[in-house]
Amino acid sequence: MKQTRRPLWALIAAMFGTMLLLAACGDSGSGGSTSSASGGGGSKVNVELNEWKIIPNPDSASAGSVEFTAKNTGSIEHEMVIVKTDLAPDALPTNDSGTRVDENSDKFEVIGEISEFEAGKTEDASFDLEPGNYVLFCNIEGHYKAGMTTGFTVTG
Ligand SMILES: [Cu+2]
Repeated sequence: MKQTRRPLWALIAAMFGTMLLLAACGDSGSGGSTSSASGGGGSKVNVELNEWKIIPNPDSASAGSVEFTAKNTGSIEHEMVIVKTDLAPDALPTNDSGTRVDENSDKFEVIGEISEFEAGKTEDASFDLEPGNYVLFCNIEGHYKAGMTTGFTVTG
């Protein structure tokens, strides 16, 4: 009789693939180890997120790989989006109701984000940054307007 079942190894390989994908999505920071500067040279920035502030320390870094460690010291979920722009932190284009930054705007370049995470938690991610002006903000509904936006500078 002809064997029509998918071989077990294929099933296992598929499961592992899915797990790796999930891991990569859930942990964009340390998971994305694209030979970035974990050894040395990269800048490190601590970012505090709460109601309703986003506070990078320091608020500047040298160009190259920059590791952001975001701590949610508030009591609800927050996120950190980083965009490259010369606009002021409170002048980003928003949707019609003004409750969110329009992330599809051509007025800035979206570099990346640490997606929303729970209060009390810490998440990190590294981004390769060119010299210039950046804005960090939280784009959960209403949080940007409430004050969760700030400038960040990368020097050459
Ligand atoms: Cu927020």
